[in-house]
Amino acid sequence: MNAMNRKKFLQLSSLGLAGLSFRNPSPLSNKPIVISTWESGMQVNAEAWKVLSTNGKAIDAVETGARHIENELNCCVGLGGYPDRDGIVTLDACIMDEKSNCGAVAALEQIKHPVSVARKIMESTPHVLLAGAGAQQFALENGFTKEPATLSESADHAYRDWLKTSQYKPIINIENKKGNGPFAPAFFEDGSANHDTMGLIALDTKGDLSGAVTTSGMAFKLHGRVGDSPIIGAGLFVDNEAGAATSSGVGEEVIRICGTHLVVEFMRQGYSPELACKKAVERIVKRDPAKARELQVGFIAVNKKGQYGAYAIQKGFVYSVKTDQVNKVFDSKYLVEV
Ligand code: SD4
Repeated sequence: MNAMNRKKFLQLSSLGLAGLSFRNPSPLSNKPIVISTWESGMQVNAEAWKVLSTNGKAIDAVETGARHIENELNCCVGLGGYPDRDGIVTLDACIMDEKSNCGAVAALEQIKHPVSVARKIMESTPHVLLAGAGAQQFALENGFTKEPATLSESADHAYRDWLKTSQYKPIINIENKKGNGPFAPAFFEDGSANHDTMGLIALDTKGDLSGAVTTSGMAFKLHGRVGDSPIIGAGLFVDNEAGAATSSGVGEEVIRICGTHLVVEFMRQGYSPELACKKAVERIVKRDPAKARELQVGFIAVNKKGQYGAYAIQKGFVYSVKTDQVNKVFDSKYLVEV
């Protein structure tokens, strides 16, 4: 290498662009690991970790984590979540394992653990996705009980507030803000746990990947609207050879690009989890840069080695990581400075 080429190589190296350095930068293995969307992922990770740290399976870990947050009645995942514009809470969830087995429910009403209904669909039917009344019927026939159709206190309050204007305008990162909006607010200072979509992905000690998502979806949505969360390849995708990814934010934008499938395919090509997420975000922004300034989407990803990363359209997306060494919330990098 002559001096000029060498200089150029070093410059590119420092940008992470030289040679094959877009591939996973470190050979380090990180097993087991669980990562989740938002700050509320900390408590979800803690539950999932109980399974992972005792050599349990990733699929059990992600279901356990998702069920934990669905139990929180004062939060916006599960039945405590914000309703649609007709005042009805409708839940979306999915789950996927290391063998590409998957199950999902959409627009499910009055059932406390949509993620477990999704798992039941995965394990005991030839189908992937059940929706609406049929999903509820399936749940009731399989031992789930019908819960009252009442709103949680915080959801009732937010809904009444929303009815004053009935304006539908997604608010960026409302998960991390106090206030009302079509996305449920996240943790409040008083400790109440209000937040939105929970997506989590895990790699177990055996080296198998799995993921789960659970949400009440966008608040004040049209009745019957289904977001990205229960759509395999949009809100969640797992490929045991390449990696796993999940998303949060405006589901329509994620569905349009088959977001998490795209992230996983980028990891298969050798991109690190962070760069894979970034490239998917770029796809959304490129389609309509002006619109992208008005919305938020964040992806998180883990590859087969347990390397992890995230990327969002704009500032404010955070994610939670738990390994033997790490137990913290990270700020996601982002593409658009608003
Ligand atoms: C949806 N992706 O229903 C969900 C909403 C969400 O943080 O993730 N909010 O479109």
